[in-house]
This record gives sequence, structure tokens and C-alpha cells, in this order.
Amino acid sequence: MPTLVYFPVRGRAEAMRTLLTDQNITYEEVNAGPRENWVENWKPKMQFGQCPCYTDDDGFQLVQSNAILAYLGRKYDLYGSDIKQASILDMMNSAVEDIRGAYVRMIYQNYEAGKEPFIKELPEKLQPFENLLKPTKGYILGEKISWVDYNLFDLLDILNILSPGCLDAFPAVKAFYERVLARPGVQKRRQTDHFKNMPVNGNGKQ
Ligand code: 0HH
Repeated sequence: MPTLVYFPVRGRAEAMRTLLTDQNITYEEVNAGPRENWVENWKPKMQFGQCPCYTDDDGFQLVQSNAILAYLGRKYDLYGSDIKQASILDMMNSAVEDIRGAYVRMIYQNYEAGKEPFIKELPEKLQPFENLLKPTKGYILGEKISWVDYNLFDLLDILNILSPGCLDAFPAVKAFYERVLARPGVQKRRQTDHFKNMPVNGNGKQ
């Protein structure tokens, strides 16, 4: 069975947990903590000294959250139908990562002073997603969900926790968020105690 090694937080693993559950892929979650356990037993085994780490059932081990998501996309036919669709997904995921990276830096390094300016700049960052999602009327590529939809959904979810109502000014983004949220497999993940009891980030800020 595939395993996912990470800390018990949503962090950089929640998008892949959601994808795996929604796509009916059975996997085992392994807690990399507490800190001493991580440093002694896990960190040295990780290619870049960090997790999440996904090990497939044939022993293939990957780290780097975006590479893991893309691998799952390739493996489970969630990567579009041609190179142009795949490249649109790459573009959208890079844009998701731009916001997530800024969010992570703010949360872990500058929460008190950085939260309000971050929230102020959000509309400018969300507008391109509104423009791009408006014509698709579904998921990023239209009717069929892709690996990037799970990552974008998770990003919108944590932004909405940071700034409740921040999606309201963007009807296409909000409809996208609600469409993914309503998927039975996504609900299945969110009804678990594992999800419900899990902090968003490792330092308790959200
Ligand atoms: N570019 C990488 C990716 O996208 C970044 C991964 C990363 O930052 O996958 N991993 C962090 C954990 S994410 C890591 O491995 C933040 C969650 C914090 C939860 C902390 C719980 C504390 C329990 C010990 N960090 C560990 C390290 O760098 O040694």
C-alpha cells in the first residue's frame, strides 16, 4: 500500500490526502513526528531532508509536495488529455504555489505584522483565478477534475480560514471551491477525525 509520511497538520499534505481519498486510492498515513523521531528516523531518509514523502506500493519514493501531486496526476489520469492541457495545469499549479509560498512565509515568519497586508493583497492575487475559471464553468480544464484542482481547492480552503469571506467577491472561484467541496470523496476526507482534529499549520497559526 502507498504511504504518506508527514506531520499531523494539513500543511503541504492536505491536497494529496484529498486527491487520494477522492480518487479512492488506499494509502497509509505515517506520522513523522514528534520532532526527535523526525530528526533521527525520517529526515535523513528524505532526498531533501523534508516531507511530505510519498512511497508508492512498488517502493518508489518521492518528496516535494508539487512533484508528488504531479506524479499522482500522471499515474491516475488527472493531467489533461494533451500537452497543452498538461501545460495549463502546470501554469495553474505554479500560480497556486506562488500564493502558498507567500502564505507559508507569512504564517511561519511574519504572522503578526504580515497577516493584514497579506489579506489586503489577496483580491489582486485571486482575480486571475476568477478570470481563468469563469469560462470553464467546472474544474480548471472543464468537466474532468485534475491534480491541480485539489491543490487549488486546498489553497482556497486555507485562505478562507485566514480571511473568512475572502472568496465572496469572486463568484467563479467560489463556485469552483463549492463544487470541489461537494464531491462525495472530498466530503469523505473532511468527515474523518483525522481531518477534523488536524491543525492547519505546525505553529498553531491559521
Ligand atoms: N518544498 C517542500 C515541499 O513542497 C517544502 C516541504 C516542507 O517545508 O514539499 N516541509 C516541512 C514540513 S511542512 C519539513 O519537512 C510544515 C509543517 C510543519 C509541521 C511541524 C510539526 C512539528 C513536529 C516536528 N520540515 C522539517 C524540516 O525541515 O526538518
